[in-house]
Amino acid sequence: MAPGNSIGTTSVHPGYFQFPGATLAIVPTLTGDYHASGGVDAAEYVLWRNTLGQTGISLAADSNFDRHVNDVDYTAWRSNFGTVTPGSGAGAAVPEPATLILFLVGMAAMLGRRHAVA
Ligand SMILES: [Ca+2]
Repeated sequence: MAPGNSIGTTSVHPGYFQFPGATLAIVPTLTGDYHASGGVDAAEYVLWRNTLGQTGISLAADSNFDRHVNDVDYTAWRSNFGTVTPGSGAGAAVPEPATLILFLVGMAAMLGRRHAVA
């Protein structure tokens, strides 16, 4: 029996397993991505800060699963700050305000030219 097929599954693609009637995707997580948004940003810091000192299970900002939100979790966030999971769509390019202003000035110039000709 091939590894990974012990319960009747078939690996159809790395990270994906086909069960009868269902496909399971194993999505890699990024340490410090406490919102599972695909990137580590300031929002994760806010969550860490707001839950600092909490203990228990399933704490979103508990990166090392020791059931305690503490400085270790801050260090995990800090060391991955700005990192994006490839293919997640997080961190997509957003036009800068200067680009938008140039676009609007260009459009206004084009519209003014059309009025001058007509
Ligand atoms: Ca922790």
